[in-house]
Amino acid sequence: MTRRYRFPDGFLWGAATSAYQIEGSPLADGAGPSIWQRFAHTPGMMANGDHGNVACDHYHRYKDDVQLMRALGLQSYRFSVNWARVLPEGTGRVNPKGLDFYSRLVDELLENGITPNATLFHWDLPAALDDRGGWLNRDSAHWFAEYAAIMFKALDDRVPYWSTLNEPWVVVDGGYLNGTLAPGHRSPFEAPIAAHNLMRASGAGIQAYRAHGKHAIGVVFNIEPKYPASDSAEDLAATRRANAYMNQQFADPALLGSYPAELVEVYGDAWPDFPPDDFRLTKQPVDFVGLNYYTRAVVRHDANAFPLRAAPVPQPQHTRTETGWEVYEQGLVDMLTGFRERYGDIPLYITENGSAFYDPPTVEGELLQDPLRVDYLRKHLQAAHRAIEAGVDLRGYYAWSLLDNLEWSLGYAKRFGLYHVDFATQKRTPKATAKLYAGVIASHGEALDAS
Ligand code: GBH
Repeated sequence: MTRRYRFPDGFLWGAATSAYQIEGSPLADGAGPSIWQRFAHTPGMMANGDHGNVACDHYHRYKDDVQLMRALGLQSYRFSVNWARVLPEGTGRVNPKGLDFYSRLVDELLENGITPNATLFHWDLPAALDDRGGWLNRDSAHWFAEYAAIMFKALDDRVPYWSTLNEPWVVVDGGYLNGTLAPGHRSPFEAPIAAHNLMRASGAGIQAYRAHGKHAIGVVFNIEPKYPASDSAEDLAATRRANAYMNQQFADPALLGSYPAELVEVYGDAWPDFPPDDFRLTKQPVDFVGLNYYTRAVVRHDANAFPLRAAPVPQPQHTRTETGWEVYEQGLVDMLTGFRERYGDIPLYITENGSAFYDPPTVEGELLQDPLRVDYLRKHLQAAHRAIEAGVDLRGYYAWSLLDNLEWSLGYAKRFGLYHVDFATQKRTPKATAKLYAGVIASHGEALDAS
């Protein structure tokens, strides 16, 4: 008997992007610089010397890009707001032209029947706030709440889905522990403080929403299920540390109001004492949680790996993407069922899922053939359906990404798009993955049955 993949009525189909990765014109119309603008222009930090000055030129081409969404049949579009367009100094003075860009984008989406889903912080902190200590400054929670309230007052009449933060783990791990992402710090002392203030900020943003918004707000985490390489006590403990560090460090204070005990083992002497009252701020009721899924990790003990004392074990039996990540669709099911087990029955969205593979050159008038990405999307959508059948309250799915874009410090060479972008001409070309996705949306998932 062939398996049936019809998704529940009302399941929301979307695609996602983020501001610095697609907009370009980062300083246009009075915008202030962000830490990504700075980082991308710091010699040696970006692959190939790439930066976001033009990116997909979405700042000027957003109307055309909304038509690409329409061609896919998207019901929702998840984008992020560049804080420094709205508040060039991060706090205080509002830049009306910056706010207006997002207002026009939202209007264009609504006119085309596409529901906006806005993320307030997708890594591009205003540089002026970094100069005041960034996420290491406890005031960052107030800065964020001020910005959030401005956005809610301006757009909540038209934007029904909001998220405070995208993937705070990446900000902390890349930006404060390993120095590979903006703002490029490397300190085990700073990392837990930045993490804590990010979650205080998220909580303060949710509080602001209760005062100024009337739809739904949540927060977006990246989750990679961790599986032990063996059942030795050492590997099991390493797996628990890796899981606490990536998958619980942010969700626990937000949803349980505490930190997992393993973080003390991870950070050792660098683990600070946090004021117990802070957890009343971090733990705010959310309307949903967004989970981003790309891959999993098999973990073994490694005394030399700092600070986790845990290392990933490559799995050569599975395909790896161009970013080196193992293709493992069962991890998406395990993420969703595991999340429900730990945190209860919260409405969940997959707010990102996708893959980078080398694409062949485009041919005028033809679909770009990207069989590995097609295979990835199909398997992960089928996995999402299995999770729903297992009882997970999964409400929607957003493909990462609508367009090839700036893959942060990896530059433009890593392509995650449903649409190929020729960055020299800005020409967009649909990939076979876009065609599969459009068929899935139009058939409520039934296009997955045959495969
Ligand atoms: C997301 O982050 C971002 O939200 C988005 O902006 C970005 O463009 C997109 O995904 C693609 O990267 O090397 O095997 O140990 C991704 C979060 C965290 C996923 C680190 C992969 C490492 C896997 N990533 N993880 S591995």
